[in-house]
Amino acid sequence: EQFTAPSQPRALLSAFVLLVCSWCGQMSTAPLYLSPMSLFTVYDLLTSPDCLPDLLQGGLIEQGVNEAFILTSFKLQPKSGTTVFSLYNPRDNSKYFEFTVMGKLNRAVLRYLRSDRRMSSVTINNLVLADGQKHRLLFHLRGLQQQGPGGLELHLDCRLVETVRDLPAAFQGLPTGYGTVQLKTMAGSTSVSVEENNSPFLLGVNTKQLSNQMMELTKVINELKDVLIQQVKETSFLRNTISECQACGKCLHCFSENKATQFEKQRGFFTIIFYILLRFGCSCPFLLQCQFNPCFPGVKCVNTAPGFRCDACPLGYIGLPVEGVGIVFAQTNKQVCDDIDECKGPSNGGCPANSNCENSMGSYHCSCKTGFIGDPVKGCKPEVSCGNSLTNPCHANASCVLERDGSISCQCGIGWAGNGYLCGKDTDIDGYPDEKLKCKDAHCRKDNCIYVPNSGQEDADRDGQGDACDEDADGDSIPNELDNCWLKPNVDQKNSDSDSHGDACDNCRLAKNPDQRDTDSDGKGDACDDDMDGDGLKNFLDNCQRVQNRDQLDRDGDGVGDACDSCPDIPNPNQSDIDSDLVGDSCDTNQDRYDGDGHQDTKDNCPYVINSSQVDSDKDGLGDECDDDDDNDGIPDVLPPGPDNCRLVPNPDQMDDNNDGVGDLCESDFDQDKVIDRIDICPENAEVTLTDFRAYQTVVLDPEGDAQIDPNWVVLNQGMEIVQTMNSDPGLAVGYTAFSGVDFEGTFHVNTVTDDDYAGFIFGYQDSSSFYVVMWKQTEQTYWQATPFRAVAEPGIQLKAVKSKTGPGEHLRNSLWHTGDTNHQVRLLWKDPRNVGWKDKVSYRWYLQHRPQVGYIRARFYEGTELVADSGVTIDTTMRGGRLGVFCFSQENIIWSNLKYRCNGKRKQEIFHSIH
Ligand SMILES: *[C@@H]1O[C@H](CO)[C@@H](O)[C@H](O)[C@H]1NC(C)=O
Ligand SMILES: *[C@@H]1O[C@H](CO)[C@@H](O)[C@H](O)[C@H]1NC(C)=O
Ligand SMILES: CC(=O)N[C@H]1CO[C@H](CO)[C@@H](O)[C@@H]1O
Repeated sequence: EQFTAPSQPRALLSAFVLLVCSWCGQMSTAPLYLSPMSLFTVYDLLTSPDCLPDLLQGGLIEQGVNEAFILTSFKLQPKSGTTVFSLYNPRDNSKYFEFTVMGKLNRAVLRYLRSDRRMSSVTINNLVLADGQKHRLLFHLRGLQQQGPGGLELHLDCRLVETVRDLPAAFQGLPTGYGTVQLKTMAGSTSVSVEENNSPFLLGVNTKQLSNQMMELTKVINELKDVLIQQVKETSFLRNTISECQACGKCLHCFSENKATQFEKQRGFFTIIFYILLRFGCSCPFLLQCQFNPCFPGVKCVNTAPGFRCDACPLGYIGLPVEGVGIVFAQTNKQVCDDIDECKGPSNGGCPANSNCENSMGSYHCSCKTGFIGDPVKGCKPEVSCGNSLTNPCHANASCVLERDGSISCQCGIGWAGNGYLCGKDTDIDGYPDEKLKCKDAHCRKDNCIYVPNSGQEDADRDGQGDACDEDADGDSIPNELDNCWLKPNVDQKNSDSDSHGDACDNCRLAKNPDQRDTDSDGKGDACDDDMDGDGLKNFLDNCQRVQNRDQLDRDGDGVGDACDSCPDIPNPNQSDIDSDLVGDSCDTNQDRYDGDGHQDTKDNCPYVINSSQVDSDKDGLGDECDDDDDNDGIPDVLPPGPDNCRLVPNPDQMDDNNDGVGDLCESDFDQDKVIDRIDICPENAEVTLTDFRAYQTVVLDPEGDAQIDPNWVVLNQGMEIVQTMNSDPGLAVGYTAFSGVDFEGTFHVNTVTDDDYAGFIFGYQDSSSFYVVMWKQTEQTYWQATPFRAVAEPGIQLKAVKSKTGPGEHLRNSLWHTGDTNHQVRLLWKDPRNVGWKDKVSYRWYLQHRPQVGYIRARFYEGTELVADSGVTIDTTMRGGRLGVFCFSQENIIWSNLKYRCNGKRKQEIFHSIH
C-alpha cells in the first residue's frame, strides 16, 4: 500500500511562489519573496531534492550567499536514537554533514567534514529531543563567503543551544560531479532519481502503520483546503509572518518556525521536512537591533551589515549621528536629538513682521502679535486698519492714520476733539470738546473755554473757567485788564519797579523788565540775573550770556563765544545780522546758488541738495541728505550691504529680531531721540521731536517805521500756542527749527471786535527778505502811509512769496500790505476768490503742506468743520524750505492755538506719489 500525496496541497504551495529559482532548474519549488526588506529563498529539499547538489556544488557561492539556514522539524519516540539527516556522498558513503540524536543519553552529535578534509564531531549534552514532542532544529550557517572564521549556530525550538566556530566544508563548496551529493533523512535517503509520485511526503513516513492515519488526515486537510486558500493569500501571509516574527523577538528563527508550520500544514502530517533558507538583503538579527528602537522617535533605523544606523535627527532637532553593532549597544546608546529653538536664531526665527515666534518640540510657529491678525506666515496685519469701515475703529468724524509701525491711530477731524474713538464738537478748534466725552484721555475733558482757543487749558484760579475766557483769571476780584498780576492773586497790586508787572508776578521786582524774559527759566528775569543762561559763569565773564558754554571757546577771538557767535570764524563783535537769518553780516554771503534751501553754500552741509533741516545725524559735517551713510556705521543707507535698517543710529550688526526690516536698536524710536516715533513729529530727525515755539526769533519788518509799536508775543502751552497782544507794526515770531518737507497746522482766532487788519503765518523762512506768508485781512483798506507807494489791502486769504530786494523797511511793509505783486518785493501766489475777511472771535484752522523739493504748496482753511478755502496745488520754488512762524500786522489779540508741525521728509518720488 502506498500513500500518494494529494495534489491540492501541492497546488497550494505553488501559490507561494513569487520568484522562480533561476539556477536550480524548473523543479525547484519555492523561492519565497517575503518583503522588500528581506528576501528569502526557500528550497524544499524534500520536494526538490536536486536543489541540494546545486546549492552545495556552487549555487551558494555563485549567488554570493553569506548565510544559509537548514531547518528540520521532527518527532521522535522517547529515548529513541537516530540520525535525523545526513548530507553524504552516495558513491563512497562518505559524510559531509550529519546530525544524530542519542535519545537515551539526552545527547546529540553533529559530525561534519572540515575544510581540511578531516571529520570533526561536536557533542551537545543535555539535549532532550526524543520525547514524543515535536521539535524544530535550525542550523544557522554564517560567513559562507569569507575565508576566515565562519560559524554555525544550532537553535532548538527558537533557542540557541550550540555555537561552532567552524564552517563545515560542505557549505563552502563541494566538488562538482553528478550524484555525489545526497540527502538522507531519518526515514531513508532521497535521491535525484526518485520518481515524481515517490513523493517527499512518503519519505517522511516512518512506518507502514502510519499510512491509515495519514489517509484520514489527508481528508481533514482536504476539508481545510478552502480555508487554507483564504489563509495563504499572499499579503496576509506576508503580514502575519512578519508580525509573528517581530513578536517572537527572534525574527529569523521564528520565521523559519513559521515556515515549517506552513509546510507541515500543507503536508497534513507531522513529519520531518527539510529545507534551506537563503537570505538576501537584510537579515533578521540586524533587524533585531532596530527593534530595540535605538533611534529617536520618527527617525528611520537602517540595518547595516553588521549593526544599525540611525538617520539624521529630524528637521528641527539637532544631535549626533548614531550607529553601532549589537543589541546591548542598541539598548544603551539611544539616539539623542535635542530640539532646536529656532526663535533664538536670527530674524525672529524667520517669522515675519508683527508676529511672535513660538518654539515647540522639533518645530516652531509664528503667531500674530496681539492687535494683529492674519496669516502669520505671509505677514500679520493690524486687527484694526484704516482699510474699511469694518476694521476702522475710529469715530465717524475722525480720520484713521497709519503709523510707521503699521498700527493705526485715530484723529478727530477738524472742528472735532476727543481721543479719535470718541469725538465731540470743538467750536474753537483748540483740541478740547465743548462737552465732556465718555473717555479718559486728557482731550476727552470739557473745554474750559468753549469759544476762545486755549490749547493749554491754563486756569490760574482753578475755577473751571480757563484764563483765556475768565474775566478775573486769578480770582482776586480784580478784573484782568486792571490787574497788574492777572494770573497771580495780589489784592494789594504792589509794584516796586516801573514796569507793568506787579511784585507778586514780577520776575525782577526792582528792575524794569516788561518782557519778563528769563533765559534759564530759573524764576529770575534776565534783567536781574547775574548769570542769565545759568552756566555758572557770571554775565560779565561770559562770552555767551544767553547760551550755556562753560568752555568759552572763541575761535575768532572776537569776544563772542563760538556757541553764540553768528560768525564763529570771522571776528564780528557787534554780531549784526541785518537780514535776521542767524548768520552774521560779516560772514553772510547770501549765496545759496545751488539748492536754494536757505543755507548759504559755504555753510550748507549739503550745498547741492535741498535740505533746510540740515540734519546731520553722525555730525560728520555732511548732511544726511547728501551722506551715503547717515550714521557712519559702515552700512550704507541704501546701497549694498545696506539698506541700513537703522539709518540714523549706528548698528553695524543690523540685528532685527522680529524681521520687520527695522533694526532692533531703532525699532520704535528711529532717530533715538528718546521720543517714540508715534508722537515724534520728526521721527527721522533726532533734533526735532515736538512742536515748540517757546524759543523764537522776533523779526521786525519795519524797524525804522514808528507807525506802530513792535509786536508782543506770549507763548503758552509748552510752545504750542502763541498770543500777540499789541496793535503793532508788521512782525514775525520765527521758530528756530528749519524744515524741508513739512505739514504745518494751527488754529487762528482774533479775540477782539476792534480792528480789522492782517494776521497769518509764515513758512520757508530763510531770512527777513525771504519767506512765504499766508495772511488774511478782515476788510478792504488802503495803507495810511502812501509812501513809498499806495498799498491797497483786500479782504480774503492771500498766499505770498516774499523775496525782498530791500529787506525790512517801508518798501517791504507796504508791499506786504498790498494785495498783488510788487517789483522786487512780494509776489501774490494765490488769493481766496471768495474775498471774505475773517470774522471776529471765530476760530479757523489752517492746514499747510510744503514740499520744497518739488515746490509744492497747498493751504486749506476750515471754519469749524467746514473747508472754506483751498489754494489747490501751487508750485513755487523761490524758497526751498526754511523755518516756520506766525505773522501779524497792525492787529492785536491774535491767538495761534494748538500749533502742530510735522516733518514730511519723503523723497521726491514719494512726494508726487502721495499728493496726486
Ligand atoms: C459727524 O459730522 C457730521 C457733520 O459734520 C454730523 O452730522 C454727524 O452727526 C457727525 N457724526 C457723529 C457720529 O458725531
Ligand atoms: C558791525 O561791525 C561791522 C564791522 O565789523 C560794521 O561794518 C558794521 O557797520 C557794524 N554794524 C553795526 C550795526 O554796528
Ligand atoms: C535725509 C534727511 O535727513 N532728510 C531730512 C531733510 O529734512 C527733513 C525736515 O525738513 C527731514 O525730515 C528729513 O529727514
